[in-house]
Amino acid sequence: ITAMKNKQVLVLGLGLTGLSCVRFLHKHGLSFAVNDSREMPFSDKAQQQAFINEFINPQVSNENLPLVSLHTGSWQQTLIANADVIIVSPGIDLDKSGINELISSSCQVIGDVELFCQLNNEQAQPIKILAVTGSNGKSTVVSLLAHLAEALGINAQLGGNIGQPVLDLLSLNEQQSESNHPELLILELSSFQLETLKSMRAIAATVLNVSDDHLDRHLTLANYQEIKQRIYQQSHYNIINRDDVATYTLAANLPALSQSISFGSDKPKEGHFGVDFIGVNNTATLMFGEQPLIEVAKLPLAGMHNAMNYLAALALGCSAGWSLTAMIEQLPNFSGLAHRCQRVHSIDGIQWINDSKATNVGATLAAIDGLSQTLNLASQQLILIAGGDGKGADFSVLKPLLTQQVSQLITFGKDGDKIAALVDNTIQVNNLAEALTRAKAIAKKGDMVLLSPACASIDMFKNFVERGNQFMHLVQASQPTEVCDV
Ligand code: UMA
Ligand code: ADP
Repeated sequence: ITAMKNKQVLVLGLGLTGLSCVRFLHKHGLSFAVNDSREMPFSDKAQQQAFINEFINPQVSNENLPLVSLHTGSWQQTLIANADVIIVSPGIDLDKSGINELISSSCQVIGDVELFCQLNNEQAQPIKILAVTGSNGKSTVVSLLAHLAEALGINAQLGGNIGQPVLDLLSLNEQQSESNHPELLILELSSFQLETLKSMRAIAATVLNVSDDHLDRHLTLANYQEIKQRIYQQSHYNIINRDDVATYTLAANLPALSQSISFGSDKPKEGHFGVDFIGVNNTATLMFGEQPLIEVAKLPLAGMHNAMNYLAALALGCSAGWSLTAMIEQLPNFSGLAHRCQRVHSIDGIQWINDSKATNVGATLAAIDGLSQTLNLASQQLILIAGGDGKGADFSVLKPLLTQQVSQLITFGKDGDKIAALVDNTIQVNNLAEALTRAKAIAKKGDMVLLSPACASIDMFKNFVERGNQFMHLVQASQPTEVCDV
């Protein structure tokens, strides 16, 4: 903070992250500028006015108040070129926006998480960190960890890409008495946040999996992979997914194996987590070395991908010193998050599944694979609704599962035609409502209709939540008003 006192500080972006930076810098008495390329970054006039009143033209006149300037509508070339420190929001692509060309060589470009970590490292009692990245399962794993922490009486906070900017936690931390400080931050990190992160000192960190995502920004899978794997250099213990070589193949990033705990879908070696088929019925069971932990069937989140999520969370919890027995006891009480393979209440006998959060190919593969195992495909159809903004992904990996497990594919959205082209007889529609109408006409009792788009929603919706809510609303609106059970 002191080092930033006489510097030209610039906050780029005024979304959740930018706003948290503004609150943080202002609270610490630092003057700075904010630049957002949108004309109107606020949700409405009232929010804009409140921002101006609080930070730009405060009613109280006090010469010690920091000076804050707001610039919207375009990137401000001079401000950017003159900045000593730029705090950039994760969603801003510095290359594509042309900002990188303007930044001076002496300027420090950091993200909010990097700033948080630098400040946290300086504290007498830094908040401990468990960090999770990966293409899919991040929110599920961090939420499961938060559930376990709460049940185990650990004072933990969720933060990062899950939607809680970390600088807000630090501010909060300082207002509380020492005894109220969170002990632990359970940190969800996106590849965008990892791009600007180098000072994290996590107790343990994991790359859950790597599949095509955000290639419109990271350009190649190798580059995306390298960015994800930077997390290992900033962690004491590394939690490695044995099944997915893309999470650990860049050996340069992988520290000593003695500091690694692995998880995977096979039988684990001592000190590692895995799955084994044990007992007279060959029951799939989560294992720690030779020790059976819990049967997969007793856990609410279905599919092998969720078994991996459970194991990753257990490995992270163990690294933080949590009791394995206590964690296992609490696993069945976590019922998962909305919009992730979420069953929609219906009375028409059709299984409607909202997996709107499947914003990339890997998530949709996991959903088809996991859910088709719950069906008898000889008598029950799996109808898949997919499409949206593919973010430059290669959809061809979907082809085998689309051919073997999906009875009918319905596509919509910007890149829907690319998915449609993978199989014959795809129904292509203009929007989600039409997709629902077509699915309803085909589906019979016992069938499953799965919205798992393999794409981001931004071409047609505000976000995946709006897309999922619209799906659930359409399902419920189309339910019969009276059901006669014969
Ligand atoms: N902006 C511009 N010009 C641009 C792009 C953005 O001015 O060219 C401005 C926007 O006008 C807006 C601000 O930048 O005012 C938005 O910044 P942002 O996109 O970084 O979004 P935030 O609201 O700050 O939210 C970010 C994360 N968003 C992204 O990474 C895109 C949130 O993750 C995260 O929850 C939040 O910080 C708190 O840490 C969301 C996300 O979609 C959920 N993440 C991606 C994902 O999960 O796949 C990575
Ligand atoms: P993230 O925060 O990484 O986007 P979420 O937990 O929100 O992850 O889940 C996003 C999507 O990925 C959902 O469709 C979910 O069903 C799917 N998913 C969850 N865990 C995994 C996993 N381990 N592998 C593949 N897909 C997964």
